[in-house]
Amino acid sequence: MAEAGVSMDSIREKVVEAEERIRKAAGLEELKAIATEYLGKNGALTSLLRTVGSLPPEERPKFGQAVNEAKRSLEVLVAARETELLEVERRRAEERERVDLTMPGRAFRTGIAHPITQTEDRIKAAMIGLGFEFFEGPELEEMKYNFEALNYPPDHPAMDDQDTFYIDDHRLMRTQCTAIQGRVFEAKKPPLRVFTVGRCFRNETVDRTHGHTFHQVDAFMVDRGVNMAHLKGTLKAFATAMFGEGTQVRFRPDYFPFVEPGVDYSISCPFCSGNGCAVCKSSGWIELGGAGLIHPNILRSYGIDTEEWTGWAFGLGVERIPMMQYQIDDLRLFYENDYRFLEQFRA
Ligand code: FA5
Repeated sequence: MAEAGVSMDSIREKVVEAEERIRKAAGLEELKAIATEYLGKNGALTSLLRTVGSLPPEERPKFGQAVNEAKRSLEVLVAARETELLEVERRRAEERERVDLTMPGRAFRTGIAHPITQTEDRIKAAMIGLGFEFFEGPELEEMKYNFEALNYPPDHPAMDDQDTFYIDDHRLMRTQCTAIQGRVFEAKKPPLRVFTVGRCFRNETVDRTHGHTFHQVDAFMVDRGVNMAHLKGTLKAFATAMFGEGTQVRFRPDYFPFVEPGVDYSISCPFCSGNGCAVCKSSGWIELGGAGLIHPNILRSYGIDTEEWTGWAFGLGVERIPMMQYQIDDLRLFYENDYRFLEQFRA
């Protein structure tokens, strides 16, 4: 009896101890460890069953039953604590992953198009709006398209090493976007209205207004009865799209091998409407580029009948546009990649 009494006490002791620990278990891992410690194969309660042989035979069933009941009650307690802990865990996860829909969004630092790209985009919109088709040529160009096809006499100074980056005897970095003309004449028949925008390269001394790499826009049109008035009208419409309503265009005679007559053209200063200011150096006009009627030699060399077809062409430096627009006095600023400068062109 005494043996059994002690043993019964030891069951109660273990149960009280286990209950306390189960209730205090702070996490599922700990709970699992406690359960194994008491209820596992070598657990404290299971081990008690092994002492049953030392009891008088009549005590044995009662003792075994008591151990089994104790085990069952602890199992129930473990299961209940497990449910509690899972709930705690779930709430914690919910808190961690909670989405606060009232929180302000995080602003992404987005990039912006380079000011020259922005200008090119405006040029494209303006020219396409005027009914011109965009055409692109290579920057590494064949000499014939850059010079010969454009009616350059063999000894023209622009072909000197001084001005041109030659790649080999036949190829160079294009010095002007007018090089597109020959490629277009080979691919298409008139009537034509074509423009291009792209990079050009000249072996020049770099200064405030000259880069070794810069951009040009070139446009040309070939149709029946085309004359200087069409050229001026198109330039006026283009200048208006780029610089605003009321922009005037002025021609002055100039020479380019590929146009006859050739002109340089200026627009009325958009800052003083032609009255004279610091930007236009009090002249009221700002020179933009060259233009003229396409030389008949060029049209003829591509089999275009000059009795039926005539054409005009114009070209200008792209950098000049934002330089004027924002009164930037040094073209090199566009290519120094200084974020403080570029950031100002965020629309
Ligand atoms: C030409 O390049 C002619 N192809 C333009 C043309 C086209 C005339 C069609 C007639 C018919 P010019 O060398 O002047 O012309 O250059 C035109 C413009 O490109 C200049 O007004 C200037 O704005 C720009 N430009 C020329 N060289 C540079 C340079 N090194 N750096 C920056 N811009 C330049």
